[in-house]
Amino acid sequence: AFASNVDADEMKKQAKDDPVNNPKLFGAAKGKNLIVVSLESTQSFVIDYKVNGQEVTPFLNKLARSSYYFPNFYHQTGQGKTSDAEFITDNSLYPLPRGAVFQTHALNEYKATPEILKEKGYYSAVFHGNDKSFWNRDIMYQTLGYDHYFSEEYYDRSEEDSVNYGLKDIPFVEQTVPYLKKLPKPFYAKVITLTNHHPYLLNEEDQMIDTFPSSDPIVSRYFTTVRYADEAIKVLFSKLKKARLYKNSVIVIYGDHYGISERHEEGLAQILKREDGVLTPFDHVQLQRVPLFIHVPGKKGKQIKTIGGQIDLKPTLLHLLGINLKGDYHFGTDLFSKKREELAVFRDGTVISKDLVYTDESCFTQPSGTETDPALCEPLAAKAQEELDRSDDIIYGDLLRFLVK
Ligand code: GP9
Ligand code: MN
Repeated sequence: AFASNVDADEMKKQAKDDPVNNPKLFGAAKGKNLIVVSLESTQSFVIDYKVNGQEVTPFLNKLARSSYYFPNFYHQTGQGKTSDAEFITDNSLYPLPRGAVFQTHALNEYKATPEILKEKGYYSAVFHGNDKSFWNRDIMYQTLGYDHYFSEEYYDRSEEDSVNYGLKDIPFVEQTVPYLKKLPKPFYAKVITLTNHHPYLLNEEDQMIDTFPSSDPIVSRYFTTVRYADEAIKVLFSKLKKARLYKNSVIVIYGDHYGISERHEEGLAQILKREDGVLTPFDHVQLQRVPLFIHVPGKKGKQIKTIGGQIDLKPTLLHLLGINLKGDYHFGTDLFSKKREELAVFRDGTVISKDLVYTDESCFTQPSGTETDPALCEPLAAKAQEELDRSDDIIYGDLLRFLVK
């Protein structure tokens, strides 16, 4: 019903001009490699958090001060979890309301980051220590234009090097860097971590901090696997330096989605040190923040408080590499731009602006979290729904095939 020419024409009309309004950073990393790390189940509250006086993310805490760090960045995933995060960040489209777009629409036409970069001479690859068909990745990566997928079969996986879903993050990054070194340059590499995955299992010798004092074992263990993943990122950076890739690469790290779901209400209240144990819908929205770091060679970086989401990564990163997206169809905006509209839309219709948060049919003011007249949020909620519907139309109708031809 959607794939009519009328819709396609309408869509072409709407294709954004994509004004480049961060002239300072546009092209700041032209020709550099791009390494994007998808950090499993990592929420922003772990940054600068301590358990029994021990830092949970000592390496990332330092990185937050030596790169661009975005404290108000939100995940926007639906049921497709990690794969949704991948889809959103590479396409700047929303995931679907049901199911995983990686599985249901893997044969659509897209204009994803790897394909755009290929036109500029980039090689692209994905690295992940799990079975290649998980989330239908082997098929979807071809559709998105990746040149190669280094799945678990490319890694040495002894029994003691695996936990939970697959290869542990430290041996995984140790074995990834030699492959990166051999890739044609410049490259775009996506590196997907795994150890910090529900139910947060870890061998004792890998446990670097105490468990969190909570009666909820998931919440309790979560901090130990986050600590382990932080160590893996530290190892990754040091190996990249040794391999002489560090200075020639933009390194991006984003949390893919929450690790502790809202069903763990009591544990979440303990984490946030709320003695009454009560969390509001506003709190649950705040909890959907995931960390985003962007390290640009030669730039000191700083904290950027703009409100944004995974949908904004594609334009942000392509602008850094000096690629103008005029005529490209995407929903996000460059996070470095001062003129962007600060906004994050979740798959369930929740929307966050600078002044308001709309969720669960309630309206809250920012940053206080005070509930206010729902009518105040109506225009924002309608705008969010319209974006989601337009994105859904594109995917269900495979409408990008009219743009790319
Ligand atoms: C699986 C890994 C985790 O390969 O990416 O997936 P998730 O369960 O988080 O979607
Ligand atoms: Mn995940």
